[in-house]
Amino acid sequence: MVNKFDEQIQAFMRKTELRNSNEPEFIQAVHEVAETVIPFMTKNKSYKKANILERLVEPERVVMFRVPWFTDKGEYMVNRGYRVEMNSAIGPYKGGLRFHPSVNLSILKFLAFEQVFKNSLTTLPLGGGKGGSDFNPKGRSDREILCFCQSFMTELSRHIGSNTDVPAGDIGVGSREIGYLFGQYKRIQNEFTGVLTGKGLSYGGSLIRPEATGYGAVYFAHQMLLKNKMDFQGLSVAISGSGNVAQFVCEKVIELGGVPVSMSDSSGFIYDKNGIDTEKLKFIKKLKNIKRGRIKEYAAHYGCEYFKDKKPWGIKSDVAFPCATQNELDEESAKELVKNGIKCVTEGANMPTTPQAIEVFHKNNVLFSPGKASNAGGVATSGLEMSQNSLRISWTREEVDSRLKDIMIGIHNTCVEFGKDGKQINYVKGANIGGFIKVADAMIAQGHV
Ligand code: NDP
Ligand code: 2IT
Repeated sequence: MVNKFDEQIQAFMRKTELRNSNEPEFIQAVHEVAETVIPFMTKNKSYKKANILERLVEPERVVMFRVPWFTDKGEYMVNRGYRVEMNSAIGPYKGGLRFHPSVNLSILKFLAFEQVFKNSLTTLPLGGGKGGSDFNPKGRSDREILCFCQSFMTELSRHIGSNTDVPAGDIGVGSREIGYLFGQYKRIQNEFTGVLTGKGLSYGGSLIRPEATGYGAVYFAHQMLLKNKMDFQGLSVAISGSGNVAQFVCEKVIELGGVPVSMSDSSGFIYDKNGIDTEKLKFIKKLKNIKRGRIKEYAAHYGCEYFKDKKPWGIKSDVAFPCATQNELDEESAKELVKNGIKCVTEGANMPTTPQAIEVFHKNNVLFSPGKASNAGGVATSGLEMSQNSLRISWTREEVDSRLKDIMIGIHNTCVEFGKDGKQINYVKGANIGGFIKVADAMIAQGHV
């Protein structure tokens, strides 16, 4: 994007890069926000005067710690644990924990930074944070996972609390891990409290939280399609990933009459031309959540194509949901999707689309929504779980789902309000400015903290 604010944006980025060297993912996330928020701040002098953006890119606190644990064979292992407490202007720090060997400070700072804007967009009182570890859960036994989670929480418990910082799941952290983490927190603090979200239903979890990120992303995409006089009926849908977010995107797409044709994991993707239906999705859920197997087993079972080490962006589809990880959809993939007639790309993952790929979508008038808007349903429903925990009541499935839908429609409206770009809606701009205002106003009101 070339605009008259280029010089200001570049100056800001130079300073940010100097202070955060060797953090490419964080710089990427900040750059995307700076491109849209700096022009906005220029027209709104109070933000510029308060130097709000420079404050926003500085985490309020970063905790890094040693996580010692044992394998079943009695080997002594050690990993690194983190919690990035980015911004608490509008509520307690809130955001997931990621267990993946790639985890480092750059990745967690980018995720925590995105989370600040995302949480603001939900309209709920949630600040932004993110944490995790470079621990690799793949191939680990249940007992090893328990041992790791207990050690991780032994240190993390000093830094979190239901009014301070409320973690949840992310890549490699699902309901099993949240259960183990919660159990250890409760032992240490002697307190049964809503300190984590994504909990099991028997101990304070919310209905619809497991489904929420995926369902929310489809609700958001539906709004984008409706605004352009389309809906999911008969559309073919490419999904990457086969974890929590991907599974429930798939489920809701089927419900709305769309035809999911792909899912993936880090080893490759399956292409099922006949469509993944409810029965086949049940197989995937069992394969991934219980057997903890690989997606290629789906291809063997249903006799469809499997592409090893490839991503599903070369296949023909009308709508794409990248739901695996950051930077999984690059410029070349975006061009392939455009060539094959893609109409809408909705991010289920955090920052899965590279800046160059976003530009390809914008240039070709493809509807594109950034994760901080379209995957906000997960954290929004975490916010609803916190409310239920505080009230000590549980809402019905219908109640939570209807609140989730309203929140996603609200976020879509915010993006439309702030994202106007000629006749088009630039959802990146809309989400950044829409998320920025509430946080910036709160920081100024609290004395620029
Ligand atoms: P899961 O761990 O349940 O699933 C992750 C999926 O993505 C798996 O299929 C995994 O494959 C694949 N994947 C992970 N890392 C890579 C990689 N480096 N390269 C290729 N594939 C990869 O995680 P979630 O579904 O919860 O999270 C997916 C995305 O959605 C993440 O970006 C996360 O930050 C984001 N998100 C999650 C929310 C939630 O509530 N869970 C909320 C909002 C966003 P494999 O099993 O082979 O590793
Ligand atoms: O990226 C995200 O929004 C999440 N992983 C969910 C965070 C949460 O607190 O539910």
